[in-house]
Amino acid sequence: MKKLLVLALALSMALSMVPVIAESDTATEPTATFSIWTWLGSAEGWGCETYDQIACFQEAEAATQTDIVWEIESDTSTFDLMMSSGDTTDGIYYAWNPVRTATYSQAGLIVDIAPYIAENMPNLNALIESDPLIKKQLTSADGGIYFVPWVTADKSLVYGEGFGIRADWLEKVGMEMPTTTDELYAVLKAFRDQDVNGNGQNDEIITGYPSQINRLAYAFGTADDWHYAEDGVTVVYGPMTDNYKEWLKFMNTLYNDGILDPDYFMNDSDIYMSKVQEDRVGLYCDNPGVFGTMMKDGAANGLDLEYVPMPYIGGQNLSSAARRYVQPYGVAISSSCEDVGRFLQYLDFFFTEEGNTLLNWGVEGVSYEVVDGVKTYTDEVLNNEIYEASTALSQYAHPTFVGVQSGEADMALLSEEQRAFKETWAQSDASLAIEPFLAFTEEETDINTQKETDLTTARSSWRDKFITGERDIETEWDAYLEELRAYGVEELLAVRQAASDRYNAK
Ligand SMILES: [Ca+2]
Ligand SMILES: [Ca+2]
Repeated sequence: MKKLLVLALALSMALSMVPVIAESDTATEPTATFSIWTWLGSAEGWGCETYDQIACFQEAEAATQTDIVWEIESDTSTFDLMMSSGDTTDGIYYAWNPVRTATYSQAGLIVDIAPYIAENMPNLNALIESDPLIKKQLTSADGGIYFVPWVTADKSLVYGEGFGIRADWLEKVGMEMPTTTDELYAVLKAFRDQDVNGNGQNDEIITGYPSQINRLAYAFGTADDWHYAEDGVTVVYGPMTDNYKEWLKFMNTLYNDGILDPDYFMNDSDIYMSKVQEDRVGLYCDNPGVFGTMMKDGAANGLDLEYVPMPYIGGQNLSSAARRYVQPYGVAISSSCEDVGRFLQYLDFFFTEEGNTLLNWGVEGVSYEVVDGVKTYTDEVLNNEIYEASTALSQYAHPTFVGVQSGEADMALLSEEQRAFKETWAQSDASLAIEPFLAFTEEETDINTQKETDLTTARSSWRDKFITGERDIETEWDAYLEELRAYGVEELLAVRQAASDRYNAK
């Protein structure tokens, strides 16, 4: 750990030159020092070099009498290097999915914190005890808990993507917001047939990344991947279902009608965005920030692109990310940490009300104020002269560290238009999406490694050919299913069913 000591000294010297935002005269000297490995994220946007420059972490150090030495990496590729060297920081902020926690706990590199929580993390403990879902998603298959999590308790935080449709075009063709797939087809066809952009050509389309546009399958009660049957328990492979066949027919019709852009297969945002700015795209799928940019760029081009959120047709969101309550991100404690209990006491601060406010809102009177009992960000954040709001906020707050992210705070960063997207999409139900925290045994992992990529490749190839008509959905359906079986879909299904049953039994 010598390297870290040197780093600590260098940092503390550097920091003496950094203006500290809030420091009480009576603050006692830090009594415990721990190191945390992480990366900058949005704080990079204002030139941040260490989290010691971020107000919420300064306050947390003072409140807990702890000094954190941040080891900031410019990218995450050094994670494997650090783990294989064995010279690890005390805490490691990373993407801790079940496969990774199993690998590193079995290798003896990260600590099971479950035995420490009741005594050292009363606030996290209360959260776990109050909600069976957090316990299920946080506890590993072996009963251990391997990281202090970032928790997203509000649906609006995990329903980040969805469809937006041109409201001005709906109005021009005199149609309502579509609520069925037939209505959606009629609307998209009307956009094109009626030359709604008025350029004399029938060139109105839908386009976008296949991974996003293919969410249209949700409207047919299926997904381009694993999900649950209507019982919420039986795992199905969407691409094998009759519902998927119906969705493929829908997509094939859109393709034949010229409504589905052939460049949709290109996976190239520049192509999609240029068509948006040619005033040709009636329906798109992305996050509110992207819709905001599309409309802003449109305005700069003299176009009024009025995208509004389209509710999920059928009301289902089958994206597994939408089921996350515990995010697979947080701080794992390395086995080289000399005082696990004390380090966890520091991390528990972020689960207190004070810590939660600091993480999500930053410093009162600086980044937020309370008006009539309601917190609002100040102009320093919302109307910063240099930075956009999330970058400006990252000087003071860091809602995606550990602790509970506030949906209210997240919404407060968005414009009214952007908020409407999230609120509309959050009306859908994700209970048939596949559980995001499935943990596989070693044997199951081997099967996944051997078969999953090939199956996905075969599925995608058939899917695209069905959509373009190169393959016939009716006459070649059985041959397609046969090929999925040859690629091991039944074995992969059995693995997911077993892992899902174990999860449900927790
Ligand atoms: Ca520090
Ligand atoms: Ca046109």
